[in-house]
Amino acid sequence: MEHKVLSFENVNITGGFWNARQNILRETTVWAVYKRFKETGRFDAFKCDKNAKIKPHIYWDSDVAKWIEGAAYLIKKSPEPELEKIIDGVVDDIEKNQLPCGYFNSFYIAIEPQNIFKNRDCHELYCAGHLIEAAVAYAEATGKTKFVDLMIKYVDYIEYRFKIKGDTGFKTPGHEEIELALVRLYKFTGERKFLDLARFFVLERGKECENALTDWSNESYLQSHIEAKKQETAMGHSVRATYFYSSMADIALLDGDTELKGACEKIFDDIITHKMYITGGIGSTRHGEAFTIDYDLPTETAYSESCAAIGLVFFAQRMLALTGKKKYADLIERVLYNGFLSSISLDGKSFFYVNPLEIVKKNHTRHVSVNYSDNLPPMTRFEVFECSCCPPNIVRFLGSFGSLLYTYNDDGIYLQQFASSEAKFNINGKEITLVEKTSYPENVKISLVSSEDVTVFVRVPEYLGNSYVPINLTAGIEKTIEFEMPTMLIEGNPAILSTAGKVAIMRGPVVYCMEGCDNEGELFNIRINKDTDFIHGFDKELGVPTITVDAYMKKGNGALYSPMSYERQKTQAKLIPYYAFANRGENDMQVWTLFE
Ligand code: FUB
Ligand code: ZN
Repeated sequence: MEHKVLSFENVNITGGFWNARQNILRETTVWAVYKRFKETGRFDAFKCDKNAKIKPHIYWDSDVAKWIEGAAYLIKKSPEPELEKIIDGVVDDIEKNQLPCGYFNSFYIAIEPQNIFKNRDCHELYCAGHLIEAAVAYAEATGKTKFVDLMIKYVDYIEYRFKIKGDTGFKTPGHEEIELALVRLYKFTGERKFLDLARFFVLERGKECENALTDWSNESYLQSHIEAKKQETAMGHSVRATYFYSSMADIALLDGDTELKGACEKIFDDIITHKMYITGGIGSTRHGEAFTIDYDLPTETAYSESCAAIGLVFFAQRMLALTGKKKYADLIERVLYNGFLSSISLDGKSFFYVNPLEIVKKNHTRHVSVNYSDNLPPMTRFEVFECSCCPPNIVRFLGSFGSLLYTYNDDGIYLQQFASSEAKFNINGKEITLVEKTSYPENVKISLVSSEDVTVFVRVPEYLGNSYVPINLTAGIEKTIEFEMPTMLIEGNPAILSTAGKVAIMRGPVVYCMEGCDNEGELFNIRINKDTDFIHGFDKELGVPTITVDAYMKKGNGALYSPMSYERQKTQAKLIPYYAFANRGENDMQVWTLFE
């Protein structure tokens, strides 16, 4: 049965794990990203000055657009006049520089006006999509419609060129995103032409081999190897892919298209059974930032882009709405507490673009030549990147986090993700306020009280079972549901080479890891004792829980090779949540550890 998603607009996160992170977002992160984008010229690029000292990049519009979208979500929850002033300035620049036909792209207007809509791989529709989403979010937050009116003019031009005249150098976007944005614009305006254009881009993709391909991108990289309805496996660039699969799910839901729904279900199952890290991260290679083959999940060279984690949650959220199946909410939880959360530092000021599952510091000195560093991912987070898609994506994702907590339908309310919150529903014309208190993921204890009699179906976390527990609430009477939160040794499928002979540790939804600075820098000699107990502690410096386990340390005898010996010393190993790694400088780190 379909579920309705309760928008973050109707959810106030009132305390605990995610409220702390949203506070850091509002007080620190949104400003840290603005500062770096201002310094690097991304905001000034909207002045479209072809003589500007700093030349814009083809995707800078999308970086600023995602930042605006995230800032709009913050404004929606409580006034931020300084943010609004910045956004109004950008909108004024767009109004000033938009072409008479409605086209807007800061790079092409200033640098290559002769190449408008000629090259499929140059992100024009990707940037347009993010600007559209920003415009809708800003209108919903402030009631100001100038930005969205400017974008509607741009969309009308896109429709005219791509769908009516068909005279562009390519037929469908190289990097999917505009499809999601058009569905959002349709929902905001009620105008079917935007849904029709979204459907056009989704269903035309893959019908023919499009010509704007370069040597680094091919049809499967761009998910245009076959028509959407015939796709069954996750392929290619993982962010493009998850945005495309999300748009497929959007159209499947809005059109009741069972073929598209079936394709989405197959693709999702392919991801979670063959191509996903224990952290919920996806993307196994930096070459193409892409999926590869089943069970190819290298740890040190994992790509696991932050944007891809976000895209996977977008896909799962839509599948949850489309099907009501719990596995989609389980996946969202896995990504939230691990593959997504590792992307931002604990202080909210710096970011990972690539989220490795192993760091071997000495390998970063393994230079074959001065500039060749094996292309290993950075060991620490950055404030901004040359290609800075992830930081603003993290801003907008955290800003609208409340939309992940609840779904509902005529049967009642579904508690999908846990956070102390107050949520307002309108079910069958009845206004219901639900107050949730929890200190999840410290434990699995959830207290609920509702203003009206209602059934709340509480998702039993994946590590505890596979159902929803119905709680029949009587107005005003608090009920509490509690489960024992397990700490577990986890093994990978034997087909995953990188986890062979190793275990990971999870406590509830949280994947843990070891860092060298906690373990005498000898991570790779550690073998976890398979019968270990788990000692739970707290690291005051990091402000995170810890787990200490019994282990063995295997010191070599100095020889490169020698007859095997069981000689090793008893020791203990300390682990921290994976989301907290790399907050203490460059460190060896591993999620997967040998065991005996
Ligand atoms: O191309 C736009 C964004 O930049 C992609 O989604 C990311 O993977 C990065 O390549
Ligand atoms: Zn990114």
